[in-house]
Amino acid sequence: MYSPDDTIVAVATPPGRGGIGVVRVSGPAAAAAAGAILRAGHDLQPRRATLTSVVGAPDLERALDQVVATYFPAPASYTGEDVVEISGHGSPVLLRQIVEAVVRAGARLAEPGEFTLRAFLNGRMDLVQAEAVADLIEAVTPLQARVAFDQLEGTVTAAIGAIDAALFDLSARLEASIDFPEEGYHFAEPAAVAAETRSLQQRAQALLAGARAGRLVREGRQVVILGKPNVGKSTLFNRLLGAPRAIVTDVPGTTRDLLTETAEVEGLPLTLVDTAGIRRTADAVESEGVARARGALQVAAAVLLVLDRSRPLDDEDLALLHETAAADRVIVVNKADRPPVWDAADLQDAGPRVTVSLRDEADPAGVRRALAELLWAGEPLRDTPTLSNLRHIVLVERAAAALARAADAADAAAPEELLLADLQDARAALEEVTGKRTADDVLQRIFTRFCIGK
Ligand SMILES: Nc1nc2c(ncn2[C@@H]2O[C@H](COP(=O)(O)OP(=O)(O)OP(=O)(O)O)[C@@H](O)[C@H]2O)c(=O)[nH]1
Ligand SMILES: [Mg+2]
Repeated sequence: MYSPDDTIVAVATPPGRGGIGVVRVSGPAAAAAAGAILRAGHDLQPRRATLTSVVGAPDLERALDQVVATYFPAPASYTGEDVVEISGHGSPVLLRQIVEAVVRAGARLAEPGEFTLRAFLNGRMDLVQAEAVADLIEAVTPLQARVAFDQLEGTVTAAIGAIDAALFDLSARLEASIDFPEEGYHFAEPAAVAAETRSLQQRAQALLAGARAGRLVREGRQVVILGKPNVGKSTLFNRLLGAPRAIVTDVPGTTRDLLTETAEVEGLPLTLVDTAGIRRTADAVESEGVARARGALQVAAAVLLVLDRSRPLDDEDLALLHETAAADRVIVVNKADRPPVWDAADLQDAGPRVTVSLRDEADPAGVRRALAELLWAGEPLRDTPTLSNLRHIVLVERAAAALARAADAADAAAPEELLLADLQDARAALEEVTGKRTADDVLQRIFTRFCIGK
């Protein structure tokens, strides 16, 4: 991985122009570098915003810009090192010049995620929190941001740390029993050990209880819109997006290809897929579209099946109802503004359905709600802590399984060595979540996901 001893520099604000742009410098030479390029560089007061100007090559006499500089001495900074933040005007040209000036003063360009990596290495945050920084920055819905911020605040860290600490304590007592056998079970009474292990397993299990909802919020889901030609699929797609993205006409077979867009539905980032109307057709282009629509069904988490209530249900509708019966689906009974020729009750036990006129309803709230309910599947987002990252979930599952084995072993009054091995397994998994024991390649994968300057 990158060398942690250099002083690094990067633009911390997004590329492009803006009111301000921030250059972040971190490392042992941060203050010296600031001293070299800021007129007030040597007089920066800790944690005080100082209005000054910045100079750069080739003319060290001439100021590049007026800036506000703030010095955060180690360890009370984002990275835990000496940090100087220089806020200039948000011009890419100017910010590049400032970065170059800092590089000439002894720093090197930061790699993606390197500031946060240092924060992690210096113990300013654990791995869960570092990953939450990336999630928070990437959040596209308020709910995603909330879950990420809770993790950044340390809710998951605390829950996992508490289980790990209890495991440490229990393991120490078991080890003492092994080392001092003449004391018998003085340090660890078998029944008490079994009960304690069981309770720790339950705590790990409780953490996992909200994980499905957490993942749904973090990752979103793909939802495919299916139906016969002309039933209003593209209209539904546009309504859910709030924008006329897909072509809508009264010609059956308008949509030929898959159209994919991301929409926020009840706080969830959903990838909506509009498809070609499914029917038997001799047209080569259209039949490819139909094949793709069927393919989309295979990978989607949920289906919106659109039916037209103003026309009789025919074999093709029934075939689609049958084909999607096993999928998580909401049936959208459309064109309610027209005289009905069948009744939604005819569908009997076909699952959740919403009757709607997509022509008249600009925002089909009923469809949104039914879809969200289907995806949450009765497991609303609980209060914190919520696991949302698959890496964490898999590891906590491993810990819970090891604890279950340990509890069974304790119930069977198995030797301490056996029990200890399972407890160690559980601890290793939990400590991999928080980064106490995480392989370098895993760290690399996590931090290279970040953008430069974070
Ligand atoms: N009266 C009425 N017409 C609607 C409604 N929803 C959609 N339409 C009309 O139905 C026609 C077909 O709508 P689309 O959204 O293009 O249907 P589609 O399912 O995407 O059709 P294909 O792409 O051809 O498979 C258009 O003329 C829409 O304006 C509705 O609720 N009521
Ligand atoms: Mg269409």
